[in-house]
Amino acid sequence: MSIDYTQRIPNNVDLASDRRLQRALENWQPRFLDWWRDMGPDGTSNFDVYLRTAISAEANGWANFGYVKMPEYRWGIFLAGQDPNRTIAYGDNKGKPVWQEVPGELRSTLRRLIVTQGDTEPASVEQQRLLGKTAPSLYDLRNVFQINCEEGRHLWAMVYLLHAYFGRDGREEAEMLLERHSGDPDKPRILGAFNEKTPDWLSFFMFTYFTDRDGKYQLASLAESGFDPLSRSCRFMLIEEAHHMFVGESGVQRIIQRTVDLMNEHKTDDVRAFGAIDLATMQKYLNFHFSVSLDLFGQEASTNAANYYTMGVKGRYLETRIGDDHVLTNDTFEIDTVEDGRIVRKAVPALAALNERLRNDYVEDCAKGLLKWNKVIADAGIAFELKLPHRAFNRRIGAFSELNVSPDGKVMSEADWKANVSKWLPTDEDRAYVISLMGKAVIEPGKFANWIAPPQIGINRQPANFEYVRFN
Ligand code: BYC
Repeated sequence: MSIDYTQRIPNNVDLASDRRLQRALENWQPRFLDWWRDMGPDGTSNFDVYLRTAISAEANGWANFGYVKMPEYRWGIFLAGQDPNRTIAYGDNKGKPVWQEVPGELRSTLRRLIVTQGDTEPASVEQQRLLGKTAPSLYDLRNVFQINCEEGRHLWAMVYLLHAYFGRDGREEAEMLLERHSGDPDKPRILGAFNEKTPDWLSFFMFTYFTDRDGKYQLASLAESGFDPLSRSCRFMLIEEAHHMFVGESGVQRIIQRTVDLMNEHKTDDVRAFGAIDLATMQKYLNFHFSVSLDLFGQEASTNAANYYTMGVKGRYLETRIGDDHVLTNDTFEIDTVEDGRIVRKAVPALAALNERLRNDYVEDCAKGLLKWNKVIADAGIAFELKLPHRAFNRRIGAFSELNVSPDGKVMSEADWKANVSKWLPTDEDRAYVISLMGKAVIEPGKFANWIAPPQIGINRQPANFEYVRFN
């Protein structure tokens, strides 16, 4: 379906034919803009930013780049194309047509999942609110703004579902999505990682690498939902998510590049003396962001996850490509868990292990970026390897939260943990050092802060000195 781009809310859901829904969303829009002004990127309303705007769900709907003032960004509602023959691929409803409306008995479950997903989107914008002040280049400044706008669009995607399919409850939930705030002691965001701070660009790149990747896996599971509008929303969101993870992966890689260049130039590991981030500190940030993101997958053994699957509301990663019965009632799955204070491997019913299975897929994917990062280090002739910590390290959710576990998987006493944790997680001093590098934003086109290498290629193939942001 083509989109009337002159509408207030660009969409491919034929909003114009549903006056009640259109009015509800038009009522919510000013409150969203108030939230963007108060909680979104600070002091940026007059900037012209070279942004990509989604203008259709077709393949070429992506190539639409141009200068936009962010409050005027067209936060649209786009669903991926509908497959009229799509059936539910798993669980008790396997083989039945997908639902175009919310089945009554699944209403609260679906609403809860949509709210949890929706809550993360504005949360991340709040977390990144001040990053623009210390951007290492115009290229990076544009990227954080692009991500913020797209997270805003992902919020719109969930709010559309709440308004269109969940009546008054949905409208109330949509209001609440703007009232909870990241790190707010009274009304925090729902999931732990979204209440952490993102005070510096190393944290931002680690967040977009590790935490946005949780987004990829959760969205992919929800894309398998029997509730077709949710599935189609998530399919479209996944395309945007890919750019966010690229920003994280390439951002970390560029910091490493700069660090190893300085190590070789000055024949030292101590690049702090030269205003860069040493590899040991990068490992600590990696440990933190990986472990906090692992928590986002929930408990290793979860009846919630089993119920979502059996009911057909949330599937596995790439469900239809898995070669089993897609019902799983007779299957088992091996997970690591805790017994008598030790980490043990145990077979549990496959349905209960779905969170852990998704976490496995995620961990495997995370490891790929580390191969690239380590190649930069190896190519520089430096004997150092970044590693993913053990999955039981530094956990707050699930069985491992009761243990103290080192990055290489050793269970230890509380006293030993306390004596060693400063080697494994960023200390206050590490954080203060990284923050101290975040000087005033570098806004001269083609220039970069000292602690990061330039990217290999510009956005939309623009030259290195392209003016990605105009300040007016
Ligand atoms: N923090 O049975 P369990 C993204 C609660 S990121 C706090 O394991 P379940 C993005 C849980 O609610 C992707 N509480 O739960 C990235 C439950 O509470 P009740 C976001 C937690 O339901 C970057 C209890 O513990 N999307 O898109 O299987 C930038 C028992 O746990 C946490 C989604 O998450 C936690 N981490 O699993 C922007 C998808 N974990 O029932 C965006 C939607 C668990 O006892 N959400 N609990 O009151 C879900 O699928 C599920 O809610 C979860 C939790 C996988 C998160």
